[in-house]
Amino acid sequence: MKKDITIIGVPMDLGQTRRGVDMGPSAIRYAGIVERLEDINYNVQDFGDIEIARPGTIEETIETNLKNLQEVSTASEKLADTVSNVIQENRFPLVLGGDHSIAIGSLAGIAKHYENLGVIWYDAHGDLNTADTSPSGNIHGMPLAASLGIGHESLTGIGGYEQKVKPENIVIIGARSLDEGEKELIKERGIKVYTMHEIDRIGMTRVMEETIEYLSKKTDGVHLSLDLDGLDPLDAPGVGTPVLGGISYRESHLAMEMLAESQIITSAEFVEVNPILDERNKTATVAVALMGSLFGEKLL
Ligand code: NNH
Ligand code: MN
Ligand code: MN
Ligand code: MN
Repeated sequence: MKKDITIIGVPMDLGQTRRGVDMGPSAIRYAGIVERLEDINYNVQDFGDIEIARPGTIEETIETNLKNLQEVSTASEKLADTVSNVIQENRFPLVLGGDHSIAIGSLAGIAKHYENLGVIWYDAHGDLNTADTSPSGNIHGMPLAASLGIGHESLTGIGGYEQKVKPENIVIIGARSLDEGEKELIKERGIKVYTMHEIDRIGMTRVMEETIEYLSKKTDGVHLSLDLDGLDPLDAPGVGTPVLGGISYRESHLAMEMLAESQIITSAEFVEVNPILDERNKTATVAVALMGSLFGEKLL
């Protein structure tokens, strides 16, 4: 893992409809992310936050059922540029959300630096919807599709190119709420998915061993996109769309520790922390603990 990390906050809440997730980056900073990483000898720079327009402030010129499309698209371009500059400076980009729509910008900025970027999508959801399949019109349910080049051109075209990641370079972990269109896309494109069923059945150790083996063979970098709703709501209650029966805090720790050991992760984002829905900043605290493990914090 690179020894220089740049933290980028993205106070985005326009990809969904529950207010408060824009405060995620503050909550994570408040839970001590900078100190935590400095304690394990990283050089940490905090870029601050990407500016997000208030809803309705950018004139909608496109006819669409996607909510806040122009605002999300504009913010995604800014984030893509920022993340790309961080990689150019040979630093590790650590992006803090904000809702998961920000992954469109992160991946647009990251993927151009790799031939074959791998993506680990740690989430209760597939985020593989498009305007046609989305039950909600919420863009936070679409970033993985957009990054495959599927969906509205204002989302797929961020960074000036279409496909950020190939379907065979994606591993989804923790899925337990997939919409019909998402299930079809997963089968059609052959995306690797470990649902909660496989996690229960073979255990997180094997899930991570297989994931690391699968990705390290064919990729030259791996982005971790961790949606806190991948965890069980008992461990991470501060999220907008909690789904029962998720990955435990301990399993998540193990997953992060195995990723640290494997040294395959080259960029990461932690998203969907909503302090308004949280219990005493528990979810941000969990996020910080997981980042500690991801970056190699040891118990002994
Ligand atoms: N699949 C639903 C939708 O597209 C919910 C997505 N919600 C998420 N995704 N939090 O991670 O609207
Ligand atoms: Mn998500
Ligand atoms: Mn989710
Ligand atoms: Mn640990």
